[in-house]
Amino acid sequence: MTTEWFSLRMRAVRRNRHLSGAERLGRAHDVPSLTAALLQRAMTHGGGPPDQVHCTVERLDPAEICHAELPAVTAWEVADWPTGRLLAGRLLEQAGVSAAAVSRSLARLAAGPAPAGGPMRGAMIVDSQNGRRLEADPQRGVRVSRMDVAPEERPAIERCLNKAGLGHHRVLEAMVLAGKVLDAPAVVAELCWSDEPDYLTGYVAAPECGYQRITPLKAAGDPNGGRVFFVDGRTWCRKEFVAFLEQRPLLLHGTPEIHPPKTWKA
Ligand code: WAQ
Ligand code: MG
Repeated sequence: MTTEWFSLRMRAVRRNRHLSGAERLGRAHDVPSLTAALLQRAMTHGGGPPDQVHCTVERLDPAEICHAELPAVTAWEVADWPTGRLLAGRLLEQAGVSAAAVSRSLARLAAGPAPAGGPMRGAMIVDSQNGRRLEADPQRGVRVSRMDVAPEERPAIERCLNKAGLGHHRVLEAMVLAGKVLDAPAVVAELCWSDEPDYLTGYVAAPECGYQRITPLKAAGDPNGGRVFFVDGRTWCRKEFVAFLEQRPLLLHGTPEIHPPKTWKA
């Protein structure tokens, strides 16, 4: 059997704005079907139809592939999105992000983090102490790619998430992305909520506490969202950080630990 590995990336654009994107890793014989699934997603996006869809397939050096565990999952239910953001702030502070960096970052995501407002293609990078933005291009941000679950483990992982009521494709995709981010050098925590107006769950992830989903983290109909990668500015190096997130292939393993859901009141 061939063991050639490929990275697949899709991004769709409408009216010069980022519409949707996705990234997968697969073996040679799976590339056509994986590509078809990515194109299907681009063509049926709720905000579409797209003006352009870019699909990139690149062969990987198998010696470069790294491995990590999927993060453990905790799901928090809160009464409303302001409470959700309060909880997100608490979790971020527990992970080592300063109160000032938390409030500046929540405000940026809420306003739409791109320079002209609206969503970015990638994530903001923020100094966990002073809250300053560190990404070289604030329109694009840093785009994490070249990561996926190990294909032979995918059926068991999907069964496990389905059983816990977490079968929506966004959940596993976000866990995979967070799993790679938590493995990056100098990372302190991640904050995310979708730019999809009707997807209200977001999360905080950190090395110590894993993937903490919060429902809701935004109001229904709100088109703003994005991601923030908080880093330790004393040890952070842009070149190393961006190369890891954008270039280094990473496979995630293990059926994730899923803790019982929790409720939280301010
Ligand atoms: N790398 C960096 N940033 C990204 C990437 C990526 N590969 N993909 C998306 N983003 C950024 C970008 O700014 C988007 O606007 C933003 O994140 C949101 O992306 O129920 O669906 O794909 O547990 O809308 C989280 C909760 C869902 C899942 C997140 O994000 C759950 C989601 P979306
Ligand atoms: Mg999206």
